[in-house]
Amino acid sequence: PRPGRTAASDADFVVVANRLPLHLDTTDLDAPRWRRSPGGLVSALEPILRTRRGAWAGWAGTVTGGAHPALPDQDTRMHPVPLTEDEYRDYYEGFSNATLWPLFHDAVVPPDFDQSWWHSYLGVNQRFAQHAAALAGPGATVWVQDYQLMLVPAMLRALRPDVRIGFFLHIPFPPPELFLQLPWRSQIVDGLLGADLIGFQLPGGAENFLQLVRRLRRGEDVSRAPHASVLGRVLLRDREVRVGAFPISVDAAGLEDLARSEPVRERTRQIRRQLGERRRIMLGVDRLDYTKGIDQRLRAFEGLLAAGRATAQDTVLVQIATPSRERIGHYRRQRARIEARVGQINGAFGQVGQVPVHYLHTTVDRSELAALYGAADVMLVTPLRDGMNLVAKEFVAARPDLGGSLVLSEFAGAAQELTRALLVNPHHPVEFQDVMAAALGQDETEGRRRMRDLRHHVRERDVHHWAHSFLAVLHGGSGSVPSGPGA
Ligand code: ADQ
Repeated sequence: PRPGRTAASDADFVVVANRLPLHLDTTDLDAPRWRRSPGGLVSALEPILRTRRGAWAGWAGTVTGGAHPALPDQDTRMHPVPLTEDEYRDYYEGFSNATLWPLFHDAVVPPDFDQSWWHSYLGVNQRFAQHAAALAGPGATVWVQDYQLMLVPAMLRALRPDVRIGFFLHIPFPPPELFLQLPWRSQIVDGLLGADLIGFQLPGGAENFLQLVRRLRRGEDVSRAPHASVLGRVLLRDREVRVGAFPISVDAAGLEDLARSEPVRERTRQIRRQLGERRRIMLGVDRLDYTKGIDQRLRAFEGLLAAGRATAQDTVLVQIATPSRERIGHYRRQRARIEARVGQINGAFGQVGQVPVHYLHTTVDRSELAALYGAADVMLVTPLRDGMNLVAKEFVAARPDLGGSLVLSEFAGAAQELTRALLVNPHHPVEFQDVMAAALGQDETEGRRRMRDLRHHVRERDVHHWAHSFLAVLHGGSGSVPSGPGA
């Protein structure tokens, strides 16, 4: 066997993602251990990886040089792609998260364009493509994930013209006038066009991409062929690239089971007791990212308190914020703004033993998350821009009791499906306060009716449906896949 080739290098199905679904558990500092990270993507892909001789290539989360235990050997499906400290800074924090991320999210903060970051992005994408090429067996299917790896499809095709390549973008694809700011715009488009199928969350993203191809690659035949999930085709000299929309979702059945379990229900009751039985609980759960609109949310709540439409005695906002990308300036400043705002609100409207905002800068485990979802009267999902937003769908999946109402930003991809939520424009301070107040005062029967409709949608269109419909189109289908779990 060639160096670096392992038992799985004849894999039939290869997932390529920036991260492996593993993290290093250092609870016992003397004996750190690898553990599976929970998440929708893993739960959707795990059964496919198992049944199809699968492999997953991704970064393990530690830069090379740092000693860490070997991956669990029974996990022959996991293939770490190494990154150096400089690459982590330039490819990941730099090009991926300080150039592409803000640019693709409406430039809510200005993207930075840096030639050395681009070079790092090129090099790391080439490495991922090489790993994928080494893992894939003849005629295998390779599914490349997200904005960190947009050059991989073409690089992989050059190495392995025999494999079938899918690409899925988890974040929004911006309108051409924004995308065209990118100095390396043509290379990125060419990279993506290496795939056989390019999937976006929403039809709008797919349309933006098709328009862009028309502008950047004149002479190519771009046809609109709206048929189920496939919205268009790009005819290249020797092959065709299909472009479609595949809204991602959550493991709805798994979350519902968790929500129904006795320990989670007991924890929900405990949270309600601790926060005050008679208070209405509003909840926010986000990565601490400037796209998530946490600051606007806090300001809207502050407005309600200032106007006397809510008081610390009758209402509490719990905001859980996962630490995220903390070495990037915009993230540090965002955190400082949010924490100052929480301090101001509690200082102005709280009293001893009763503050209006509980802010936790931490990650919570899945059971605690389910218990919090269960305790919330109002779930606030109010990003300024979001590819989909899984929190909104998780909340719905975790409410088999039909309780709670969902306030959802129009600018979250999820709003195109969850139309029975209370939709809000988070940029509009007055409307934001009105919708919050309406959610707090929502009639119970009306709330249950809305939740029933929302749940119907999330259960039918779960993450398994997402993975299966993408793969069905990649393998030549039309994109009309029967909905429902396990479809
Ligand atoms: P994200 O921007 O990370 O994902 P989101 O879809 O909301 O956003 O997913 C976040 C996940 O992290 C959820 O599963 C949530 O439960 C979890 N999470 C958030 N805060 C947490 C906390 N404090 N503790 C524990 N868990 C927490 C990107 C895109 C989204 C798209 C997804 C999937 O930005 O638009 O929906 O990918 O495609």
